[in-house]
Amino acid sequence: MSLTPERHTELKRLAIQLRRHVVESVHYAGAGHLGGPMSAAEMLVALYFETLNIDPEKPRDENRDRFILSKGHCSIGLYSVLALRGYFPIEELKTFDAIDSRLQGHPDMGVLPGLDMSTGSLGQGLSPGLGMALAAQLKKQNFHTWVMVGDGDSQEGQIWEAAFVAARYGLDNLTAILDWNGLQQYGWATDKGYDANDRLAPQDNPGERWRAFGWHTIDVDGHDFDAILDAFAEAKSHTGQPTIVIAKTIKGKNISYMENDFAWHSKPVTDDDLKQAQDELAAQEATL
Ligand SMILES: Cc1ncc(C[n+]2csc(CCOP(=O)(O)OP(=O)(O)O)c2C)c(N)n1
Ligand SMILES: [Mg+2]
Repeated sequence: MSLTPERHTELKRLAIQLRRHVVESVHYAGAGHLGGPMSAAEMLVALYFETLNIDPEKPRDENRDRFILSKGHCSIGLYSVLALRGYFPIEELKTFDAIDSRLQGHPDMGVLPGLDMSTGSLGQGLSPGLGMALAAQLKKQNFHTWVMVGDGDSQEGQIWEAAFVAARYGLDNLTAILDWNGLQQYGWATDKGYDANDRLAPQDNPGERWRAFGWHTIDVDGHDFDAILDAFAEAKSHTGQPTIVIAKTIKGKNISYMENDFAWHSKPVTDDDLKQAQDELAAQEATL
């Protein structure tokens, strides 16, 4: 996939804007998840601005591509990219997590057009994705279904039930994306100073496991737009099997004090935190 230099810069700018909306919305709400949306930022931009066949004016179009955020706690990342793509006004991000908002802490498809599934209880996103892809196969529809899973999310057995069935039906219209940031809510034993009784991260080689379940796998740097877009194109064109893009990422990416620190999985953002994040993002934008 060759992006023009201008388009490449534009996508990078969108990822910076997404990160800014995440940190500002969580600051405003006084609660929310940060590390996971930051690790997924480039992939969300690559999906919503380059890959998905969607029209914000027709969020329920039967032939649209579907996207499910199985790691639903990262909702503010998804809301930010939906707002940037024009599904609803950017201003609405200020209502994030408020009691009567359409932007609930975890995505609620019943109130927000543009969401293809309600998620938040980990492990449940791949199963509806499998159902959508299977329905498309049976009805001979052409849309593609994408599901983003987390590495913590993938500790749930239901992910593997869905993985098995998707391969059984040869669902090449289904792509999973693993946001492999190496951390979940409380980290794992290999993280800074955290002693989890020597429990090791369960996914030291996720590709091996997905291949054993019958999936095509693609390894990628989850912050590199060219690599991500190449991987997404390969995932769409691969036939006979579902594909998983295994994206190595950094939790909290591009906010220095959040990077690789599980404490920033979910945490209120103070005024000082906000200022530092905004300054860092502005400096990144100035180098584009
Ligand atoms: C069934 C279930 N158990 C526990 C939680 C609480 N929880 C929310 S996020 C999270 C960790 C998720 O880690 P991961 O999937 O790696 O997400 P990321 O690192 O991308 O934020 C946990 C345990 C939950 N939402 N659902
Ligand atoms: Mg994780």
